[in-house]
Amino acid sequence: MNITQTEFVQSFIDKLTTTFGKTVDEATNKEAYQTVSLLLKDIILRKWQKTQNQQVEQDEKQMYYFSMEFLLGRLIESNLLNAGLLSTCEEGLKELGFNSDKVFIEEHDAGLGNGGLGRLAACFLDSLASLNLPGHGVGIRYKYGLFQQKMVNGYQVELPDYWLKDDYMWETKRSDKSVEVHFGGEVLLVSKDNHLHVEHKNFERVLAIPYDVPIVGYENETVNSLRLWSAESMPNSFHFHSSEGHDYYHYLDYKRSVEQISEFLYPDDSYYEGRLLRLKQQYFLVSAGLQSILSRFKRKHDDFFLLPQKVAIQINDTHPSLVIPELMRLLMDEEQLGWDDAWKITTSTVAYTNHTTLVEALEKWPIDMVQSLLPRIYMIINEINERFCQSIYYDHPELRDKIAEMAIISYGQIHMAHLAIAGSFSVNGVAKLHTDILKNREMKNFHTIFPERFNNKTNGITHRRWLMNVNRNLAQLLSNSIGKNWIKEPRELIQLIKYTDDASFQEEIAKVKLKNKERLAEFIQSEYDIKIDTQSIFDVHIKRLHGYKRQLLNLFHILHLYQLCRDNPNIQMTPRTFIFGAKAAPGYHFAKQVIKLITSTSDKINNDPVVKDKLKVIFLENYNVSLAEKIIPAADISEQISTASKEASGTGNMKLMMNGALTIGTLDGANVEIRDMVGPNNIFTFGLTSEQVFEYQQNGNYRARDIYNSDQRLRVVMDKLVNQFFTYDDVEFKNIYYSLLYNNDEYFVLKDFDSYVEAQQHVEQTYRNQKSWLKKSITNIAHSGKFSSDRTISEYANEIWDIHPL
Ligand code: 26V
Repeated sequence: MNITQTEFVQSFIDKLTTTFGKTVDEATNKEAYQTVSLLLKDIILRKWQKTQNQQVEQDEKQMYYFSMEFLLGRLIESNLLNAGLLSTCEEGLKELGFNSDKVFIEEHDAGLGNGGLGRLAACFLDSLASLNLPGHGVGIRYKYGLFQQKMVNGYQVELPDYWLKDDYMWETKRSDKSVEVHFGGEVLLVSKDNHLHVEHKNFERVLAIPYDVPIVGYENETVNSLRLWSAESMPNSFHFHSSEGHDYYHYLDYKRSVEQISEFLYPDDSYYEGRLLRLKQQYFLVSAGLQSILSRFKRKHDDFFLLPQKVAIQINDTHPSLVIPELMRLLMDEEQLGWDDAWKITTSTVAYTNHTTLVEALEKWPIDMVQSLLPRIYMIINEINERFCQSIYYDHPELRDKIAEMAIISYGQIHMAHLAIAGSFSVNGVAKLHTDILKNREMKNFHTIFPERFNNKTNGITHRRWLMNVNRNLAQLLSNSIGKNWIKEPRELIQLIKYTDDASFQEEIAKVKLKNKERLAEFIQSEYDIKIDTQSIFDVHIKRLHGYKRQLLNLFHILHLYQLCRDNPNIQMTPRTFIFGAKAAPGYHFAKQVIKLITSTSDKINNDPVVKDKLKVIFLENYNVSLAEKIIPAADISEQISTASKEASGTGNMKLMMNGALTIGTLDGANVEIRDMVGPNNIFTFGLTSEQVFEYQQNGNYRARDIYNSDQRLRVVMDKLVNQFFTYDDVEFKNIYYSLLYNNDEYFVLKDFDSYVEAQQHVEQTYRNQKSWLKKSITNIAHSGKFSSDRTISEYANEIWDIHPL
């Protein structure tokens, strides 16, 4: 978009007047933000309409990404960048007397996701639009996003995230595209002119209203859509009979229960709980999304066999896996197709991505719940199950004794992953190792039946947000050195390899990093009143708090260093600043205790004069996308230390690498591919391999206590949890201590401690040699192009969806 700064300033002044009736001097930062986004929206809406018209006219295949989570963060900067207006707008705001940083932070993060899975969906949307691909998001417009974390005396407290308080500037309500979703009631099979008809009666009616968010491609003409559905009651569908007012109260009950459906995002990450409201949310998303896709399809076609040529549906984990029976229902009950035809169409349209192998995260819904909430859907799932089990029995006699294990319905529960595999034409993992684990272990029997369905799509991140937007100085330096090609072709970053030994380039890289560290240090100083040393190693551990992510292992290393300093106050040690950001699921007690242990450690260490020049521990409150954007550019070390086999991919690892941080990590998830790219000398790996973890689990021969007994350093560190080092009573952290020694340390923290400490020593030695450090840092940036989500999305587009640039 070519508008000059002068034009921008003039339009800004006009818009401010016509919207707020204010002059520039009177306008607040919030009004300035709203004015900028209104201006930008005018521009985007024009392109949006054009893209939609073209997509309808050309009738090319469209992809719909169904996800219960889209963790967008703020859109103002990425929309400006993609629209080609970022610097014009920033300069313009300056000319008008505003500080653009202060203006942009007026946008509330759209926190409609928990972590990696939701942020991945957001990165994918950015790449789809930037590659001119016809791909759209389908999700829920939660009134409350992921809770806000408030720290009170070192404990996490959850507050509601009412992100819609000031109106969301980017959404457009499309009441004309509303559809109805039905819950409960009874299903009757009635015979009418020799056909069996399905009659659904006495159901509850819910209105689904879409709110569309434009997804702007980078410097191109494409604007795709993210359609977020909101649930509303239907006053007209409610019959008011009595004059005594009972009906009115019934109506209010109904209204309240309907509006709950899109009220809030479930805050559990990787932990399944069979909550009725969550099931309602899932069906609501799936049914509304599918109905609008089919009504669009029907405007051009009446042959449903064409559906797989015109539509691909990708489901983000099993959460939207009810698309399978729902599409069957729509094709059979509404469009009168027979089972076999409907099944052929469905299983050629739907594709499934798996994001975890943790047993506790696998969705299994109780039969009773599905049967009463979704009676027709249950009948269909039952039929799918019958046919699926029969086909194993007849076509795979070698698996007959595995049928109970593989069934979609067994022991009173519906196994959503089994349904998703049976009903999709593609099943993919999110990193090489993860896909291998699916094929050879977790879904081995399914892989035997459907080997052609399984494939890998290693995750990626959008380099536009995670490099160009968050680290402007680095992006500028890269362009100055190798030209701007890398922006459209991130693999071109490899050109940097020729500068790894270039002293002046190294110096420039060091300057950029220092500047970013200073910015983060200022933030920490102003928000927490803690002074940190920008010469220290910024060691960053940011992600959801979970046992398998092993924040505890990091803490044990910190406490070990602390002990070394206490034992020898003159010890030579490169100063370190340990930075944590993490939310725990509200009901996950162990995770909350680990957060308290981090904050207690922080209090102890930061206030101890003996170690104050060497160690600092910072826990940053309310970790979210916007905070990640502040931390990542300043990181020296990226902690990716999950128990091998447990982290499906990780994407924070990619963001940090792209910003020049070096990884300390296990051979887990995408860390393996990062090592393959940069080579073993440019990453600090340690710990058990996934094979070793599986072996211990199989043989049951791991003894955490033996390690505790034989490693004096560990004993000293762990005993601090129970010997009044932190508190006068010793109950606070007893649970953690017991989980390690009495419950035998499920995540192998003790087992990996020794090799982790060793790897951390290696980190420190390397950091002392700045030349060698910078060389590694540049090498990491140079190889990070592979982890752009543009690469990931091209693979999905070519190998799964068969969609093409407009
Ligand atoms: C699971 C559940 C269970 C039901 C209740 C709510 C809920 C919410 C989220 C999840 C998702 C668990 C899976 C997940 O987030 N996986 C992460 O996906 C990332 C993107 O592929 C990947 O990088 C991470 O390694 C993986 O843990």
